[in-house]
Amino acid sequence: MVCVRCFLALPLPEATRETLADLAHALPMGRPVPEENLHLTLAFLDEVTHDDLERLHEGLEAMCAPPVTLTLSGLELFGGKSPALMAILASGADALQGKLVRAAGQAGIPLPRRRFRGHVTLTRFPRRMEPGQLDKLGLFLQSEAATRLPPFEVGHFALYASHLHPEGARHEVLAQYPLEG
Ligand code: 3AM
Repeated sequence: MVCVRCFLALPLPEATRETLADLAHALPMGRPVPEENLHLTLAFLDEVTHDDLERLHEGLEAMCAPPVTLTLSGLELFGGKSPALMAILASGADALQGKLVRAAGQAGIPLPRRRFRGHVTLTRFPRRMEPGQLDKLGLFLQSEAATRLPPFEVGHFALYASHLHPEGARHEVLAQYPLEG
């Protein structure tokens, strides 16, 4: 059975992606997420069959949800003592995220119950950090702690396929869904 590795996410305006990419590149460590890949993941669906994907697509097309006003504010490390990534926290997408998790369940794609912490991943780190790197990271977080972008509206979300390659994931937009009303 052929499956597609998929996720649902809010795309970000070009100017926002530029600002975030500059921020990620200001940190002299880790792998910055390529500017074109910057997004806010709402639901990671993992490997999905074409039938389930088709059902989900129909459900999402029928779904009504208003535009999302996003605020990106505050840098945070995810992954505990040995952080896997640095992200900027995002507020405003919780209601939409809940709707999408329900839509996925109704389409036969049950998702693990996890508290949603909206964020945009900016940088990924290797499993083992070199000595001193964590201190450097701490200093960077301190200096950028007040990072806050002006709120902006997002008028659609998208279903993405994530194609894994040794050099990193390539994202393909499979469908877009308007947020209106
Ligand atoms: O945009 P972020 O970084 O929050 O980390 C992956 C990325 O999220 C996440 O799906 C998004 C698009 O690739 N992801 C990848 N594998 C995952 C997994 N097994 C996962 N999320 C949860 N479980």
